[in-house]
Amino acid sequence: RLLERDLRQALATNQLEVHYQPLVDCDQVKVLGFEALVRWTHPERGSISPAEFIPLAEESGLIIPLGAWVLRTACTEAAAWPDDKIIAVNLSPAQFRHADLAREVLTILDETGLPPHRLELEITEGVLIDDTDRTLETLNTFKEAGVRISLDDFGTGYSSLSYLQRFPFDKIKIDRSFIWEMEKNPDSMSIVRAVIALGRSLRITVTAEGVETQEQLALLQNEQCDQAQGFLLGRPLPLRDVGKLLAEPR
Ligand code: G
Ligand code: G
Ligand code: MN
Ligand code: NA
Repeated sequence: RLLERDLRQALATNQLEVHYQPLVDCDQVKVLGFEALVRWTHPERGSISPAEFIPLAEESGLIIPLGAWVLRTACTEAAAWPDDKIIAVNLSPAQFRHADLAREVLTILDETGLPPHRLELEITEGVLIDDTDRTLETLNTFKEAGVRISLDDFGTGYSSLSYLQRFPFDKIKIDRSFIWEMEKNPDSMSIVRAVIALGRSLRITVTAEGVETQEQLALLQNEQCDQAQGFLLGRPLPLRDVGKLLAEPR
């Protein structure tokens, strides 16, 4: 298939790049760190969305070298930022099924010099359905090393509250669909409020995703949500713009 060959080529020839979306503290609207999001500029087709090529990478097995490349690049670049800024990296279920994930992550931390507490790994509920004993073992290895773990897209897919009990999450990221509906739909507002309360009582940080308006941010601040991400607070940025953002006085 054309795209698979192209993706293999992309990995080998520097067509991939990591962009960084700001993650902010809701209260002070201060940048706490960034989420790494991979970008592909195809020589003929131009920019291709990860929503298109990540599934292809998963099917073809290319997600293993691609995921390692993203992790290594993000850790290398983040190691040069001020040491209070965290870096969040998405891991796909296929990476979790790969036997060497834990060792690979620890090796990358070691080689890039990024302190483990500055790394946050984002996983989706899809990871948790698979092979729970081994998944738990992998997550515990991260935890023991000081790496933080967040549950991405919370509330979609096969959410189960028992996951919050069984796995050692440091953070829940509320899926953006709830944030977008919050103002118009009282049920969505109730769900957001309940997840914030749940996080507070379980001592798990709560992040709202997809914040696009000042009104949404105000509602979240009112509920004392911990952190937020979204186009209102910052779009994914190329590395050089992260440097500029971090250099701005505030
Ligand atoms: O950045 P954007 O909104 O276009 O991303 C679309 C999807 O691709 C999101 O679900 C996002 O989590 C996923 N994605 C982006 N970068 C990575 C990555 O490096 N690894 C994995 N597994 N998923 C990613
Ligand atoms: O699945 P995940 O949450 O990792 O997806 C992250 C993706 O969400 C990124 O690709 C980013 O481009 C996208 N994203 C982040 N903030 C917003 C937002 O405020 N609005 C929209 N439409 N997409 C967003
Ligand atoms: Mn994510
Ligand atoms: Na998400």
